[in-house]
Amino acid sequence: MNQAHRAAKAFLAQHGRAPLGVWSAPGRVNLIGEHTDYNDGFVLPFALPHRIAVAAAPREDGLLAVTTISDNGRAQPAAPVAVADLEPGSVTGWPAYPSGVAWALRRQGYDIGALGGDIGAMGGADLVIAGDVPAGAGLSSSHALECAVALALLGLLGHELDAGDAPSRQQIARWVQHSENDFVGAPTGLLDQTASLCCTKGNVLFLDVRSGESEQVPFDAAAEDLAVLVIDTRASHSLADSAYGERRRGCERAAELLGVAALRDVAVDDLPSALGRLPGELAPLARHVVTENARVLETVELLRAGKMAQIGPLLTASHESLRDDYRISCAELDVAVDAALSAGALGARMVGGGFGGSAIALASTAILDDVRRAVNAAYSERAFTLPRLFVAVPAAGAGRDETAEDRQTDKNEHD
Ligand code: GAF
Repeated sequence: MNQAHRAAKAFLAQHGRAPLGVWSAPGRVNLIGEHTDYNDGFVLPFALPHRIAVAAAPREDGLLAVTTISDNGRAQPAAPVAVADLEPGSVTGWPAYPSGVAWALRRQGYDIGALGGDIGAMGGADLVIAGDVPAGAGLSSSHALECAVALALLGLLGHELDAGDAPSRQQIARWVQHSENDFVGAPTGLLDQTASLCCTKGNVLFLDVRSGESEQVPFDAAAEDLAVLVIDTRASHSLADSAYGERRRGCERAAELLGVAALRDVAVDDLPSALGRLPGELAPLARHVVTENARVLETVELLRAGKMAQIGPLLTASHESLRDDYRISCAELDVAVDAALSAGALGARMVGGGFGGSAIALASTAILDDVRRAVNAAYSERAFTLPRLFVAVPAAGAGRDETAEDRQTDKNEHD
C-alpha cells in the first residue's frame, strides 16, 4: 500500500469520514552541492521514491488537529491547536513542523484557521500523516512533511498546486523555509523544500539558489550501468542540535569580511587571496563553499555531456571537503565512504546537514553487491549498527495523490 492510501485509510479510521484529499511530498538526496544553499550557491538534488502523505479535511472549530501513523500503524494524535493562536514557541516537538506551516501560510493570507463558507466561520483542519522517508537519516523527512502539509492546507483552501491562482512551487518552498527557520527554529536553507516540491521523475534539479533559476538535468544511471546507492548510517542526526547554525554564521561572517553579499560571489581563481584575508577558523569554511559550487557546475557539465561515470571524483572531493574543511562528517559517514571507494565505487560522499545521516556511492551495477558487502563488513568490524542500504532513482516531486474516493468520484461523473 502506498503512503497516500495508508494516510487515507488511517484518516477514515481516525475520523469516521473520508478525507477531502491526500497530498504527498518526497524526501531527497543531494547529488552534490552541500552547504551551498544558504551561501546563495548551487545545488543538485533529486527526489526519492520515499514520501510523506497527508490526508486532510476541513474542521469547523478553528483547530489544527494532526495525527501521525507510525510504521506499525499506530495513530499518534498531537494535542489540537488553535490556528489563530499559533506563534513561534507555542508548539514544540514534531507537531511544530505541521503547525509552523499553518502559521507561515496564515502570515501570507492563506488562513486555514478561518476557512469560512460552507464549512462554518471558524475553519481549521484535520490532518493524518503517513510516510516512509526514514527519519533522522539526512534524507529530508521533516521537509517532506512540511511540504506535504503546505500542499494539503493550500488544497483545502482551494489553491490546488499548479492551478491558475495557486502560488508557485518555489514560492511555497520559501514559505516552508520561513516556517522552518522562524517557527521550528532550524536555520536551514532552501535546498530541501525546493527539492521536495520542484524535482521531477528521472532528473536531478540544478538550482541556482540566488536567482531561483533551475534546470531539470536527465539522470538515468541504469542506462549507464550505474547506480546511486544510499547508505543510511543510522548515526543520529539533528540539524537543530548540531553545529549547523554555527557553520552558517561562519559563512556569513566570512562573506562580510570579504565584502561580498555571499560566499557565492568569490570566484575560484580569487580563492587564494580571499583565504589570506580570513581568520584561520573561517578560511576552511569559505574554501569548502567556493570549491563546492565549482564542483556542482562541473558535475552538471559532465551530466549534460552524457559523462555520468566521470562525476565520481567530484563526489569524493566533495566528501573530503565536507570532512576536512567544513568538519561536519563523522566516523560512520567516513567509514561508509571509504569502504564504498575501496570496493570500487566511482565516487562517494556524505549528503545533507552532516554529523550523521546518509552517504551516497556512485558505482557500476556490476559491483554494487561488492560495495554493499564492503560497507556492511566495515560496519561490523567497528561494531556500528548496520546501515540501511538502497538504490535511489530520481522520483516525482510533491503533488496531490489520487485516492480511491477520487477514482469513485471520477467514475460517478462519467457514468
Ligand atoms: C540541510 C539543510 F536543511 C539544507 O538547507 C542544506 O543546507 C543541507 O543541510 C546542506 O547542504 O539538509
